[in-house]
Amino acid sequence: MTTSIIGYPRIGGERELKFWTEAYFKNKISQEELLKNVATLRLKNWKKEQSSGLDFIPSNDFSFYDTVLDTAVLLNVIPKRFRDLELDALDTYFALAKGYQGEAGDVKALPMKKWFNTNYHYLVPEIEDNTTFALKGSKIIDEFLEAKEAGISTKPVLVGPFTFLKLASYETKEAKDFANDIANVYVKILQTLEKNKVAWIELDEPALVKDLTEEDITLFKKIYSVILSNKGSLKVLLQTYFGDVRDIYQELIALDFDGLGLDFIEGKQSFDLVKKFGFPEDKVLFAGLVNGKNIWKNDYEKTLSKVAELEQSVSKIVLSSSCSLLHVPVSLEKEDKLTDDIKENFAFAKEKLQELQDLDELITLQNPADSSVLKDNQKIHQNLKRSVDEKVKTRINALTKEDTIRQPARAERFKIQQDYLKLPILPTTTIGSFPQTAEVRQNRKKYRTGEISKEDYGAHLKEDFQEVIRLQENLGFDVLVHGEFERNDMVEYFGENLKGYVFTRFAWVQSYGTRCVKPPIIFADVSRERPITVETSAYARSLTEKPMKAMLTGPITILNWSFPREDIDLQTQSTQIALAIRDEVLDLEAAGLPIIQIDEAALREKLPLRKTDWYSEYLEWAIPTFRLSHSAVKATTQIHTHMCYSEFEDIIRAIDDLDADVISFEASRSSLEILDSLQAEHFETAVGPGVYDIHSPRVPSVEEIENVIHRILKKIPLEKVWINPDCGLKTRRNEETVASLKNLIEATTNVRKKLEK
Ligand code: THG
Ligand code: ZN
Repeated sequence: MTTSIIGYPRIGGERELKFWTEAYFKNKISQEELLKNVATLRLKNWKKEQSSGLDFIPSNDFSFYDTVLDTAVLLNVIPKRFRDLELDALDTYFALAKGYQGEAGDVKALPMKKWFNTNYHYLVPEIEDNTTFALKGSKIIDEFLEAKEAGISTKPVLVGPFTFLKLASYETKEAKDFANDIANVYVKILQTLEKNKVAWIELDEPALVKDLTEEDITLFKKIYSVILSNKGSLKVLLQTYFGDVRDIYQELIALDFDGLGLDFIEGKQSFDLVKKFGFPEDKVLFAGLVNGKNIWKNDYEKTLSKVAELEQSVSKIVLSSSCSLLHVPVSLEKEDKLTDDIKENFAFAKEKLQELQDLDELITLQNPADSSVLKDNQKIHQNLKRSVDEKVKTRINALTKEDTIRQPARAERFKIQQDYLKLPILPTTTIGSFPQTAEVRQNRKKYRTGEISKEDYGAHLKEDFQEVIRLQENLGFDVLVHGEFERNDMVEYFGENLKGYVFTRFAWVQSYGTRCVKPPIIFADVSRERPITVETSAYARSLTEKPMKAMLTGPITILNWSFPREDIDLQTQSTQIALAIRDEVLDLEAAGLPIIQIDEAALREKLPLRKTDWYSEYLEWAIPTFRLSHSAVKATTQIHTHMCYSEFEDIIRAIDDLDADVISFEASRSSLEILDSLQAEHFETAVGPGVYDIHSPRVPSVEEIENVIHRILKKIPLEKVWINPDCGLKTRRNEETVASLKNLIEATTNVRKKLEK
């Protein structure tokens, strides 16, 4: 048997790519230096893959920012505003990714969206009516030749044309208007690859695992009939992942692909499809059996039996990862703080290469049961029988529906809280975090490495809290926050403070561009051993007469941004976290915090890719789990929540069902649409639709913000409206933050005056 992966993490074991790229942005290194550096990184990865015995080594899985953006550039899908800047190729690329403000002009970046059900973001290609598809870039061929030069023959990987068109945004035309154009460019790409003696090309079509309409299937077939009839001697692998292809499987096996890649980890019906409809003898099945998304060691015995099962219907199998390894950290090697009995259960990207090799060898053995490789693997899985936390178990078993219902009802709480909090109309607040300046990070780092004592660290933090509270008071905010200077990441921080979690030192995963996150790992039953945020929040509260809002991350987001266990279901894990958060909420209330915000930034993220599964597989438990975290507070305590990404028109009922008192969300880009749906659906929760975009360093003018507020007031009843930025401020600098917040307050004051007249 042979082995394949769909992609390898490109950020580098030490996040080299991030640091080099950011140095280039700051003009600290030249373009030549940057290009030279990344070539060494690519070579290192290829060598690693080669020495691990991997048969299908991917190329073109490297990217400076995002592979969808790479594909857009390759296909000449570059909106006019970027072409007009007349920058060189690499700087045009970065302008598309990050926007550009300088001598050549002032343009906004392409929008960013979540990549299917992951925490990775891609850039949304903008297809203008007069976009001419053409083969422009040469990255895919350059990187193939670069590897070849080093004696490594690779399988170039490219986002497929169907997925590309499905993910793009349009002016007045639509995907099908570009079907022929895009097909013709892919033919050119394939021909160029063939000329250069490429054996296999992988075209990634994850969009096939979503619900497909008849039109989608027609579009897909139209594009691929052109491509496949011109592929010559080049072999084409159609790769899918993140689910199964139930809507198009029969068509796929009938088309002239040489290989078909299916996900047997997340694809619930993948096995059944192969069994029921068979698999053509002349095609190769790339069987995604090693999980590319989670970090648990593969269970060899189980995988071998799955391979045996597939062999009954399939003659040619390549063992593969279920998706790109981009979604897991690079390597376990440097995790010297984890004990062996914990570490032996994990496999990051590098270790997954070893797993593929092990499995490959085991498959060829007559008696794999005798192999020490298999025995060692079995032992690890047997040893992992985690002890059950009886206290947690008893608590969960005792839960009833009543525990997820807050009393009194929201409409009644609304009046009680108005009397209690006595806030003005259009109350102003922020989402919670303030700029994490170099100084703030330094302080945390020095404490972590033991350079300063706990006392010094705490004293420094107290100064930061005092300063940010004074700032908010001077600006004139109504509801204050403490700034979250003690937190690295809103999920990692809670992971580090909850029992049952394991956290790593270097296990970075790319989130977008040069930005990474370090997801904590749920290892055992989760519980709270001691209060986490109470001391900090109570201290902040003591510094002001104004209402202080305490900040927590919600159970669904903590779960979705962690690596979860696979031996118990997600609902149980999030319920455990919800109970921990519930304890924290009650302690904050007892400590005198009148308002508590429980962020659910990632609620949408794990929404099943098929709409039919939304409630039955997810929302049905996710909503009550969130409610469990706050349902025990007094009527006077106001519960806020926050969501990033305003794409929730289609789950508005679910969001209202969270039964928060107030929600703030990112709306500055598409506010009108979302406000319309809120109005149409009689949204009950009070709302703070962010009045400016914090993802850009741009300072919004007073007038601009006033206009946004007036637009909001046309759709939402005055007494339900809050005024806030659209997300946390931690990635921004102090200067632009203060200037923007000042304008936010001035705009609010102006609107209040107008309303009083
Ligand atoms: N936390 C986690 N996941 C997330 C977000 C988050 N996913 C979606 C969204 N927010 C992604 N946004 C960011 C924003 C900033 C950073 C990462 C993801 C970031 N990272 C630092 C970096 O790469 O330099 C490292 C983090 C640190 O210094 O602690 O700035 O908020 N889990
Ligand atoms: Zn946000």
